[in-house]
Amino acid sequence: MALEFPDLPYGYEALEPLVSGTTLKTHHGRHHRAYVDNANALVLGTDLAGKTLEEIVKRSAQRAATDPAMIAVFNNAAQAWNHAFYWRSLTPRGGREPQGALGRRIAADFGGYAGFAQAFKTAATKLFGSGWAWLVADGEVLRILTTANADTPIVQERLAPLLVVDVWEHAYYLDRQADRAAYVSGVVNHLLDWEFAAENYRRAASASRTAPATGPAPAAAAAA
Ligand code: MN3
Repeated sequence: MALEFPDLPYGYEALEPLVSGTTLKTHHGRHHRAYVDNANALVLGTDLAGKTLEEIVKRSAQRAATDPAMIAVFNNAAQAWNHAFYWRSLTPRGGREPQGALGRRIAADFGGYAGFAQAFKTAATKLFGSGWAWLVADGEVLRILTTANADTPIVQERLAPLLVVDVWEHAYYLDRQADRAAYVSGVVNHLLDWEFAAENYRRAASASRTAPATGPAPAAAAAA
C-alpha cells in the first residue's frame, strides 16, 4: 500500500495571521505532497514498498551508510514524517502553557515555561541552514534538539519527539521573508499544541517505564 498524504488537521487559513493560508497551501499542498510522492516512487519495487512510513525512515537511515540510493529514500520519507508531525504540533487554539505532568517536567528541566520558551526560540532561530527544532523526551528528561535538513529524532531509539517546528525557509519566507525569529516567536507564543505534546509525553513515559534497561547511548545520539 502506498504511503498516504495526510490532510492538514485544520483549514489552510486556520493559523492566520501568524502562518498565512498562502504559506500553508504551498507548504502542505506542494512541499509535503512532493516528499510523500517522491518516497512512494523511490520505494516502488523495493523491499521497503508496503512498509509503514516510520519503518521506511528507520530502515533507510540504517542502510544509507552503505547504500547511497537510500539517502534519497531517507530524505523524502523523513521529510514526510516530520511534516505530518509538524502539522499536529500546531493548533489554532495554541498559546496555553503545558499543564499536568508535562508542565511539571518542563518546569523541572527548563526552570519554568518561560525558560523553555526562550531556549526553544533561541535554538530554532539560530539553527544554521534548513532543519527542525524539537522538544523530545530523552528517557526521563526533556531536551530541546535541532536537526539539519531531513534528520529526525525517530531514528534514535531512546528519543521520543513531543513537538516540532519547521525552520526551513519555505515555512516562513512568504510571510516573514528573512525574519525567522518573528515566525518562531509567533509559533511558540500562539500555535503550539500542548495537548498533542502531553499525549506524546504520556506515551513516551509509559514506554520508558516498561522498557528493559538499555546500554550506553549510541554515538550519534550523544553528539546531537
Ligand atoms: Mn517544511
